[in-house]
Amino acid sequence: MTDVPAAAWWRHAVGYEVYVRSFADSDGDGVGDLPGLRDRLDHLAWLGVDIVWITPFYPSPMHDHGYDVADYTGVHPEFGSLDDLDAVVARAHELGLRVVIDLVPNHTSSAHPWFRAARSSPDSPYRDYYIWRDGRVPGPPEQGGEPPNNWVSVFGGRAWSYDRASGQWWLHLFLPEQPDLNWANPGVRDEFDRILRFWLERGVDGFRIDVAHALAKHPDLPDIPEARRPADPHDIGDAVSQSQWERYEHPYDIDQEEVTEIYRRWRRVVEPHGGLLLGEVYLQDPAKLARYLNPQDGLHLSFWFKPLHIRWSPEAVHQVLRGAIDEVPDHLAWVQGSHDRSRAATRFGGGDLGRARSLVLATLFMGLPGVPFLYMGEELGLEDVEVPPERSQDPIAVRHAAPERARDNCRTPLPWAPVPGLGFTTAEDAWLPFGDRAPADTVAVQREDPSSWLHRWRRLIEARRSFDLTNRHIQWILEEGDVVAYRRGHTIVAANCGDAPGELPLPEGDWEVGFDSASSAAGAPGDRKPALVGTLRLEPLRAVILHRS
Ligand code: TEU
Repeated sequence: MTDVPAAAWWRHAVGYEVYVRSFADSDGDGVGDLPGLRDRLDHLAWLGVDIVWITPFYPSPMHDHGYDVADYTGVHPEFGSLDDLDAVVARAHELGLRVVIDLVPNHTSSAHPWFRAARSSPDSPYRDYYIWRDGRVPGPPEQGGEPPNNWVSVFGGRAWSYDRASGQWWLHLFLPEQPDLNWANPGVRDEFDRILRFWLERGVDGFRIDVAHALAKHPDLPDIPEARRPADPHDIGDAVSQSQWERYEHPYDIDQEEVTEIYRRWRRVVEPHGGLLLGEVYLQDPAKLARYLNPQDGLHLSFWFKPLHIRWSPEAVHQVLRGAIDEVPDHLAWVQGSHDRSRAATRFGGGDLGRARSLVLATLFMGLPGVPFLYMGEELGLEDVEVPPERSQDPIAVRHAAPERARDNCRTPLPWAPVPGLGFTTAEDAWLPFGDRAPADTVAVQREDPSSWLHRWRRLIEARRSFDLTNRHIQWILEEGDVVAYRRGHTIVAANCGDAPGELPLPEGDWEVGFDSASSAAGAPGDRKPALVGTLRLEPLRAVILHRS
């Protein structure tokens, strides 16, 4: 794979995911919105990130909190207006931030005019925008009718719903209210070219592409086989990995050869605008990811999700980084959290243990080729909020009675200040409960304290600027043990991922500490740091970035 053009603006960036419903509420309705985001962008600039990815803000019946889009070129009134979106982009650009918006091309909402037309008649020109088939056994399910094949929804249950009027079934890899688009139809392709241009012309800097691996399906829609995967010793083994979806192999419903044609086409659309294509390619095998990331005509970047699925151990950390970087250097967006998974600090053990592990992993991400992303609140060391079942909002929990898979716990309002409403809203309550956030969890309190998690993360992000990121070669220093360490040019990144003191043999030369996760204060600018030679002792869960002095 050839190099990324040096001019690519995102190459040295750090990204930040804003789950818009829970970031900042400007109008007191308990739901985050675009003006709320605009007013807090200066905080993100202070933190030092470069890219702000905003989750869907489009008109939507909100069956899946905006991932069911009813109009791809509008803004849901709950979040504001198109003018408010323009204002977000304008303010972001003033601050030197780039805006990446969430595009949901695998499915629309069932309330989208295309689907309404498609459902209204098999003769509608929009019928073929979606995937309709006769049942294997004709008739409605309650009379013994059977869907066209055995595919299952990611959220649970079958991937087909029956349409009484036509006697056919429509395909949905998610909710019935999220019918899958038929990307084999040229009309669908044209529509999305227009949608991409609409936003690029408004000034957005790129797209995070929802379920980017699923757009193309096998034309014959064959049954999928049950899984025969060997157990992964590092897998966390939670409710997600035991879901119905994971009990199958997916050779026909996702990750089809044809999907890359779509991105080849999109590259031509975004290129004149310098737009970024960042795929949510949810495949756990890095070799499969590589196919989407051809530097000439593929996605520019894809998230690498494996770190969200590991049970913490030094070996798992080492493997999850190294396995991916060997296959797809330069094109990974490194994440440890998202609005779909339990928060990193919680998954990694909770409390200060979980927080320290999360910062350790972020430090290891920071020097690797590609783009590290934070999920909002990671920088505060936030843990999940336990959302009681009666307050659940996630359709996975509400409809499929799978509270253990609910994604609500990581989606609660961001704690800005130790006041009622957390500085998130002036309302008494929010769409999800605030949880029992401590004053020390809040932005306001952490910003005042140089030893806080927030300041450590900020210093870490700043440290990335001192890397020579043009040198792409990663040399792993230690192959096993608790200390995970690599060298990139004149920089070393090392972290003790275990729970006993460890040692890092330093290559020849004088090294100085550029970032130390354990240091509770910023050095004054211009401070001379002592040179290190020989061996560096690393206490458990301490991560450092060293520069050759
Ligand atoms: O999530 C995608 C998603 O759920 C799958 O990629 C899944 O995790 C994977 O196939 C498991 O193996 C995105 C959004 O992030 C999520 O919030 C939406 O609910 C979903 O798409 C549907 O749009």
